[in-house]
Amino acid sequence: MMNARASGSLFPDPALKFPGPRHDWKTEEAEYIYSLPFSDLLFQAQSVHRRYFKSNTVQLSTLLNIKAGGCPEDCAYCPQSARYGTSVKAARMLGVGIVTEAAEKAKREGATRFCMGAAWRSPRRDDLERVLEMVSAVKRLGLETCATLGMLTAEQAEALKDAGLDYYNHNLDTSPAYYPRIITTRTYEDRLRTLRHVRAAGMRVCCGGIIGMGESLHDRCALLMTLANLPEHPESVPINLLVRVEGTPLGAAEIPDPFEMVRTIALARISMPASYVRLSAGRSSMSDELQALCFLAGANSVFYGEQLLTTENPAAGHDRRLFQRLGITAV
Ligand code: SAM
Ligand code: DTB
Ligand code: SF4
Repeated sequence: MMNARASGSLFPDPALKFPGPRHDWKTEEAEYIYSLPFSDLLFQAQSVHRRYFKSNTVQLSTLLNIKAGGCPEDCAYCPQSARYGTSVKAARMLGVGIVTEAAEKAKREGATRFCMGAAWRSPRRDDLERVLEMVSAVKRLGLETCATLGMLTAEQAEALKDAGLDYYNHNLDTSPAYYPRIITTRTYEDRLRTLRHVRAAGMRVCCGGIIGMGESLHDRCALLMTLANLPEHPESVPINLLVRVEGTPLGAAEIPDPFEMVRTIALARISMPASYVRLSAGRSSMSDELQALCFLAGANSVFYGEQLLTTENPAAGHDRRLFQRLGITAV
């Protein structure tokens, strides 16, 4: 790998000049960009950002866990896996009325998208029926709809699209090489297949990953290049900082240098210039200043509201004050 961080003299770089949406990224190229001197990287990311987006704006998505815990999968980061002794208890799926009320509240608070998550490997037929009702009800409120329910068949994806689902969230989580260290109960190819079904059904894709699971710089770049080299870039790219939950295998994982999170966001911005990059899980453990750097690096979306799925997120009021202090407005 070229050592851009050490050299400090490789800027400006022709590869970065007017990159446009490309799908032929090499991981070495990504590692070079990721490793630029911090200010050069942020300057490039912010320059790309301003060519594709209105500056100082942020998109707000609110999450609701419609089916908590008891999941058969073994994702090493996840408090909802039935395999780990965490404080999350398995619950039944919420009713359509409760979900609609939560969506109404999210809309009143200023969210534009409502994302329903379920701790499933994949949805069962009768469970999906109720999700379809939820999607239609949330859509009728005038919100964008998103769901994350695990693996989907082509038919399930079509049914969700027909019910009014705009986005499907299904993360690759990490690089192809590191993935087997994190999940053994489904493959990378399984995930890519679900993404293809989502696309084929005509929905938008929300797909990203997690930083802080012990992965290397190479893994972070390889994850982002897998996303950037998809036939179409995901419209939303959530970058999660691992929320370390006691009882999970990653409950005591080493916390990465915060600048690595900023660099990852900057690389996502540069490599997928027209995509919304979401500063996702992990904001509760970040300072306002670190979040501001993430926005400077090109993040233009957040999860908004007190709760992620099972863990906490900054209060809506705190976020509103932060946006005001930074001159950011919600879109
Ligand atoms: N069960 C479905 C699935 O895995 O596709 C949907 C819900 S799952 C919780 C959605 C995503 O949340 C995961 O792919 C992962 O990227 C993220 N996630 C889960 N636990 C996390 C944690 N502790 N910290 C950061 N991100 C997490
Ligand atoms: C995503 O990329 N992050 C969200 C959402 N998609 C579903 C989930 C974060 C979960 C954090 C841990 C928890 O609250 O359980
Ligand atoms: Fe289950 Fe999703 Fe958690 Fe994996 S990330 S254990 S599939 S809820």
